[in-house]
Amino acid sequence: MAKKRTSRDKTQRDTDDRKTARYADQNITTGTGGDTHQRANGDTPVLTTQQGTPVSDDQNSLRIGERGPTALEDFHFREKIFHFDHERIPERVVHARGFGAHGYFENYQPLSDITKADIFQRAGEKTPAFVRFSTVAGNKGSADLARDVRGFAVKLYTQEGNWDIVGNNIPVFFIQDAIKFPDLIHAAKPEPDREFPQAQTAHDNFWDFISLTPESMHMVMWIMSDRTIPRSFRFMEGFGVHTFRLVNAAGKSTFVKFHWKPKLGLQSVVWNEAVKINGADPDFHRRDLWDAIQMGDFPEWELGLQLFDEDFAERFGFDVLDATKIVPEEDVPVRRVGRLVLDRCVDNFFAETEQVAFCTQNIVPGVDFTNDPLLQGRNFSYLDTQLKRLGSPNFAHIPINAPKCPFHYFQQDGHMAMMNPKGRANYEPNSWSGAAAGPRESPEKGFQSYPADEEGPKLRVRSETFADHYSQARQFYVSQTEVEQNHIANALIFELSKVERLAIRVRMVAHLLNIDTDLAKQVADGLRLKEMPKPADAAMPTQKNLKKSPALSILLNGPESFAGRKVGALVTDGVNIAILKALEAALKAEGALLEIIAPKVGGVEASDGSWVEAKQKIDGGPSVLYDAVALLPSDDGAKMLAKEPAARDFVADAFAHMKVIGHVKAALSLFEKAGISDSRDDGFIVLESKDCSAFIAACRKLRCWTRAAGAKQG
Ligand code: HDE
Repeated sequence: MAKKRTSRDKTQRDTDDRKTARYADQNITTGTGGDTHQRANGDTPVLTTQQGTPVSDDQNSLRIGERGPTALEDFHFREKIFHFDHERIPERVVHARGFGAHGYFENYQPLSDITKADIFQRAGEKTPAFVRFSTVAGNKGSADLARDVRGFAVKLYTQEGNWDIVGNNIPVFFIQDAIKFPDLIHAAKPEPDREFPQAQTAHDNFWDFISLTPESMHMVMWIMSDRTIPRSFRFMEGFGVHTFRLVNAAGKSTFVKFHWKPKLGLQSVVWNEAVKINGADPDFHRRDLWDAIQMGDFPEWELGLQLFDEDFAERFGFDVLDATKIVPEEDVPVRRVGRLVLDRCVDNFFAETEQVAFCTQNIVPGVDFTNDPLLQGRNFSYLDTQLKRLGSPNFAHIPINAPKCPFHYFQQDGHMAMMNPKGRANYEPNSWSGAAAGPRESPEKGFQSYPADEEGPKLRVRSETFADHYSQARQFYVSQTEVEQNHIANALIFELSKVERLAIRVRMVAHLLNIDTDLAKQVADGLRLKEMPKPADAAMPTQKNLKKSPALSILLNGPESFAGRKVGALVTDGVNIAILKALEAALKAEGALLEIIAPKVGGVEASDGSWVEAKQKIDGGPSVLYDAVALLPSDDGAKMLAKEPAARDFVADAFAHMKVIGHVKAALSLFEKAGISDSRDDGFIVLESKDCSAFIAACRKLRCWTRAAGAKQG
């Protein structure tokens, strides 16, 4: 009979049986089952349990015999699995998909005449900031290029408390009263019986609700525009949406609307491109922000204030408390007062981006709310939702949410309390003195609400001053360029074509008739409606005389610069290295990037025998991921590429998406195979010498919109 093994024998055996295996660059210690063991040494710390007990083996649970049952006493295993089982927290009910970064706000000049907010008192002062961008409707794992509003939430860690400007990239909203928010979101999210479509408004429930909610028509124009398919977070504006107040030390109040203006200018993609980006890189926006910050190309926005007084508010044709209305920049100019720079990625996505809790009610002395009913409702919702999401009233103890200024309060206990006050006094008034008394109120320093006069009967009623639902929708539409107007029409046709019930499509066209007859006709035609409905009854007739507001167009406000953008260079063996190097240098000088795409990711051998490494293989780097393309194959390489469907798509898509196409002559055969050789226009730039200036100049226009007229684009 075999001798029973003692525990000493077993430990001995474990050690004896360890072997070393080599996996390319890695020397690995393996156990008896070929399991991988890596050991703590040098700077690598010893793995411990959450209680700090050192762990000897993280590959095998404790079992009775080599093939026996697992022992319940395996505290390391149980703790590890217990924690894993509880890793998820509820995702945000809206804005679940988001991406954040740290940075700072730098104030240009003291604004003490307008506000006593500490952040605006000193020129050049920097205040730490955290920003989270998001989509609204999709779940946490949805794709970045959904047609959707983008959240633009900014937390400013000021010396007098955290100030959150929880805004969007669109300056208006769908609804006028917060009581409609659950209905709006239920309608926009996947339909409840089937749980699809995900991250799409192109379905019956959404358009059913919208078509019965005329107040949403202004927002509809914005969401059907290219604003909802931004090129990336770095190229979009942000808006506080509501009218707020700024209050100075003398107690004088000025109304304000907040704007964030991107340094790199506005840019969007086209719809067909968005659809393809979602497949090629669903993380396109978050990757863009991450890469820019990692490279030191820090994204930047200027804070703009639209300031106006009660008098203007009275005179203005719309109610400044109505979040479905803008104040045109041409009427009240945007005064730029500081800049927001994002210069640091998070260390941990969950700890920071997921756990950050923005709350509209986080304001500071010198800033105040107005009676906008949407804002008033939000002030309840944001605090409330954090308890559900983060599980404790102590969510402000999480470092990303904690103020960076001194804070003292008597709130205590609750789940996960980490900062309970010290000492004996946890109430006031008390008769302790000095530090032992704990914190006390300060009428001088404390937040004072602006003493607006409020009186009136208690009513459930919407003010008549909110009743004009179409005039600003029209103003937005007529302020767009023709290309942009076509995109709005195409988006409406696309979305409504996904709506199954004819009555909803017809109802939407009835509303469009109150906005612009041509738009309504175009959409009716695109849907092939058999007859035109009558215009929807309007609470107030559309004012057709509102001045165009060029500030509302993306294309009229182009940056005339290619900075921050990216060119995809398709290369093969034999690529002309001189041209490639010259192009890279020219783009660098412009503040732009070159990314190499090759038949295989390992790279290619260039004309001079040098090796050029690639970032992407052709089908992993389709042209939709780039702002412009450069086709630099050798003669043989071009012939080979012409046989590759992915290479043909690369070229055909770049053309269809109106991108600038730089190319060597060898690429002509590729154009032929892609079916575009007869369509070459001034967006095709020959790159046969080291002079890339014509290519860069063309790139600064971002797209060849003239091409759009030839090939109708979505
Ligand atoms: Fe929000 N919104 N919202 N919203 N919202 C949330 O708060 C809500 C509205 C916005 O990156 C939730 O913490 C109501 C307008 C952003 O974490 C929730 C109403 C604007 C973010 C909530 C609105 C926004 C949110 C979900 C109608 C632009 C993401 C999770 C009155 C000015 C912040 C959370 C982040 C998130 C409620 C309308 C922007 C449920 C009730 C208008 C950017 O509290």
